Amino acid sequence: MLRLLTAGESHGRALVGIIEGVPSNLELNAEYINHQLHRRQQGYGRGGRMKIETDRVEILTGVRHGKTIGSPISLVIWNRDFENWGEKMAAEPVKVEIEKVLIPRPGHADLVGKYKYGYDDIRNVIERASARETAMRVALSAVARRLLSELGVRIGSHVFSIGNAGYKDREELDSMLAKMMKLEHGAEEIAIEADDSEVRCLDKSIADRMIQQIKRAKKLGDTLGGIVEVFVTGLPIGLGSYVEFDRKLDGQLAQAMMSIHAIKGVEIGEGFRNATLFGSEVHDEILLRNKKIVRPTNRAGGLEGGITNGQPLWIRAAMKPISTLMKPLKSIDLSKMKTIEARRERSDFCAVPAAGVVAENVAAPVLANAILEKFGGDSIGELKERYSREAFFGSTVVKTQ
Ligand code: EPS
Repeated sequence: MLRLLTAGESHGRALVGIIEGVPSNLELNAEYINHQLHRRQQGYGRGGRMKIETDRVEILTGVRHGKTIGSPISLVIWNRDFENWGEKMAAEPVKVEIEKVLIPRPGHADLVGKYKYGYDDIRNVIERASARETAMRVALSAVARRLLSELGVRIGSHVFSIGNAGYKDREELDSMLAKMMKLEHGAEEIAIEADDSEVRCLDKSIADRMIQQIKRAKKLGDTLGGIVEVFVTGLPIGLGSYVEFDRKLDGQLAQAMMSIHAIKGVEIGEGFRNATLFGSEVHDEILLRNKKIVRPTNRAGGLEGGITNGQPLWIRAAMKPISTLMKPLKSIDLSKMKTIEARRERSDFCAVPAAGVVAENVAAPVLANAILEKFGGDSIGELKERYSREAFFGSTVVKTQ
């Protein structure tokens, strides 16, 4: 089973990570991981930091001559910005006076983090609570994604909405997504197409409206959230289980999504909309066509009873607007206990496009784990052999209406 651990402060020397449990003989190189890191850095609405960093990973252990050897894989991403932070982020005590951060931003971990860990400087919270952590999480998760791709599992995402600019017509979107998922790269086709858009939106006119919204937020010194959708194709029937709560795949995926910074809502399929409808309008009928069981719709989002049902997996995640505002909300200066505007800190205005890339990738270790649990294998050859013998697939329909 895979285990992942990340470490690193946003402006510290580096982000580091370990992934353990990856079968041996899996082809893996830094370039594959760097592609995902590059995708994470894109998107209209990012702040100044992304101009400083060109996130690239160095593989320190666990890979030899382009193949995994079954031992823990450790990675490092050097923070270029560390150069500008030197003494402020030094591990050793420093002689110079470092200005402390004492004004918490509403919506951020600042205030609770300070009290929980007993800091005299909110900087310690900012550093680790930063969404920069997702750079290493994406890097580690990309290893699991590489494993999945060997088995024909493909992952993609697109931005459904930013602020109040987004899709109104679900049916039209669904038929477009269905077509894309039947192409060569399965769900990854969606990611390839979305990556061409600055906001990772598949519809040009909606994308333009999203950009207008972000421009407006920027002008107002404000920020915006939105909704991303992740799809996975090529998954076999039977991953996850209903027999115990912590083995339900929807629960595990929701945890992975919710652990992404600023993600505050997760749905499998259109979970929240389905809650407003009759059962007869929601559940996917079980039909026979040419003696084969088929599902005419995929409102369940590819999971029933916490188990994959052979339909594309469909996850929606809602991101709240980033909590660092250039036109700040009220807060308190904790050194004087006086009301004051919250601190401005360089940040993004909208990171929804990046969140989609993060969501795609963090789904990978959850799915790879479920596959390893069911099929097992110490080498990729062993896993593939068992998988080709035992994996059972369903029909691929994505229509929700
Ligand atoms: C991020 C790096 C950070 C932020 C952002 C994500 O860089 P800096 O703090 O130096 O500008 O831009 O972090 C947040 C949005 C946050 O809430 O902390 C990155 O690499 O993605």
